[in-house]
Amino acid sequence: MAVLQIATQPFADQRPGTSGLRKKVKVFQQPHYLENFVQSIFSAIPDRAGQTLILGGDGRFYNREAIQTILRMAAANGWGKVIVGRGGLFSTPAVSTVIRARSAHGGIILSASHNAGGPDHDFGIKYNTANGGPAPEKITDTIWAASKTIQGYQTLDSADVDIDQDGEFLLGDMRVEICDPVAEYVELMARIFDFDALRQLLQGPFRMRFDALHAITGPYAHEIFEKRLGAPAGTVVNGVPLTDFGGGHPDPNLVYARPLADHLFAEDASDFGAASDGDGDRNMILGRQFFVTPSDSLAVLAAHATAIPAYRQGLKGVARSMPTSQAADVVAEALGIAHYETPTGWKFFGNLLDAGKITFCGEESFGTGSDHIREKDGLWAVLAWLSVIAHTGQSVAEIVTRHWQRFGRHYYTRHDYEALPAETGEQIMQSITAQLPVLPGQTLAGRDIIMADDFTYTDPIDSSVSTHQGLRLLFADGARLIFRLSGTGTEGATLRIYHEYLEQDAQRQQQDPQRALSDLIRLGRDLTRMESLTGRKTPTVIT
Ligand code: G16
Repeated sequence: MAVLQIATQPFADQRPGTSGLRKKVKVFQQPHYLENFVQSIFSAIPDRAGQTLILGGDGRFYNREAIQTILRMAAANGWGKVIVGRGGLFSTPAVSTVIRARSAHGGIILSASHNAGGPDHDFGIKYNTANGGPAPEKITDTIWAASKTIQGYQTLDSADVDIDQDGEFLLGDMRVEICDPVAEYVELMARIFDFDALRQLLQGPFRMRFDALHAITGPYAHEIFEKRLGAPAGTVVNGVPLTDFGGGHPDPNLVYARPLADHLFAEDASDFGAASDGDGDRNMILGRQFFVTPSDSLAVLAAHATAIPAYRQGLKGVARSMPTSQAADVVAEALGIAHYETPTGWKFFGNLLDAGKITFCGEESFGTGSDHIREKDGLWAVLAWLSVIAHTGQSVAEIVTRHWQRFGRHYYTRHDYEALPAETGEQIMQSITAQLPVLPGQTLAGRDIIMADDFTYTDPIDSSVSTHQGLRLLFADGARLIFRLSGTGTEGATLRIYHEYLEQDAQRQQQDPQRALSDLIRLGRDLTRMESLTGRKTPTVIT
């Protein structure tokens, strides 16, 4: 098999975003587009010769074609071995698990996460490093720089290989292993959690529903909940991964996982409901007639961590992304452990986890995880919640309301304005940025503003500095209003507005968050001049 050197030219738009490169499938299908980006990744890893790479994706449209392209290019670029999940499938947490378990040099994950899939929707590709986590900015910047000057890529003159049978074979000089994408991940979960206790819970009267949204977690959830833990067949719904996710958005929130939410709010609701996203790293947790915000979820799990065998010794510290509510900070202070505030993006937790500074971390964007891998982990979060339920014998609603009584309730809501014209998004951010210097000292929404800035993060481990990570207004009573442009959308700009305040009074902790936060919501809309600039009266998604 000959190595081919194919001439090419740079594409202007291959800058990796919050997690890799995400574009419409049609963009990826342009000649040389995927190849250019893959070559740019490989060029950013000069010590790849002879090393092992893990490869898989969430099964969305174009996954299988991309796997073949990447295998040929990996062989031509000197990799020693590529381990591929059978059928080209791997969840993001499973890739992180296998990178670490096999001491691989890195991994490539094919996914556009929670974005819709199919020929008219999204595809994506991201690179994870040897610690199992998303490539840090210094590597993604190198990839981007390489993509701007690329003149050619190397590939192998070879036919497609069979990725549907477990086994090993040679592709050129490179070994390829096709493996079960589920097994190593499930073994890790069995080491972290008390499967006997969970089996007792799930084989009793307790009822749960897990909605895999026709995305990657179906096979993992079937194996864990129904086979290993003995939950009744039918506990996992929409468990077969489909290339277009059955036409839905594989996004576990109240809008896109509506049927699950409807079930949990119905008369005959299960006791517990959960969903995960396209690539299996996000989670949504529901109780009977109860929605747990991701920020509360992190705080509750931190408060109950010792209920889980792997964390019985307690936590080293916790971290949350800046727009995530401060609920976890309050728990950390009560536990006497450190807490950190990072920019949005799981990659920012990597150094803290590697340095042993934190055990749990989470984000408002439905991401929760621990130091067991270097990605957020949807099924881990579900198992963690089941562990807390089994340990306390309480319902989800009881666990959370007792948490609020003890620590206070951080009312929280995020409003998303999706697919704005890109210039409008920039214009809104610039106009708020211009007002930042004059906001402190003003009283708005009935509260005194004590600080207003554009969040800058200095990594406590390597001192790298990340600027422009979101505009924040901090109020004297601890409330916050935050504005940020999404780094994961593929259509125009998505503006996110995050609203939060702490209610200590237990008598006032049962309000509807939209109502409790209405003055901050109004202020956010006013400062963006949303209606006059865009004509939009309401957000696209409220969580
Ligand atoms: C990705 C990152 C998350 C981050 C999210 C933010 O999530 O992995 O760590 O919180 O993006 O998204 P946005 O920039 O749109 O607010 P995922 O699940 O899409 O990979």
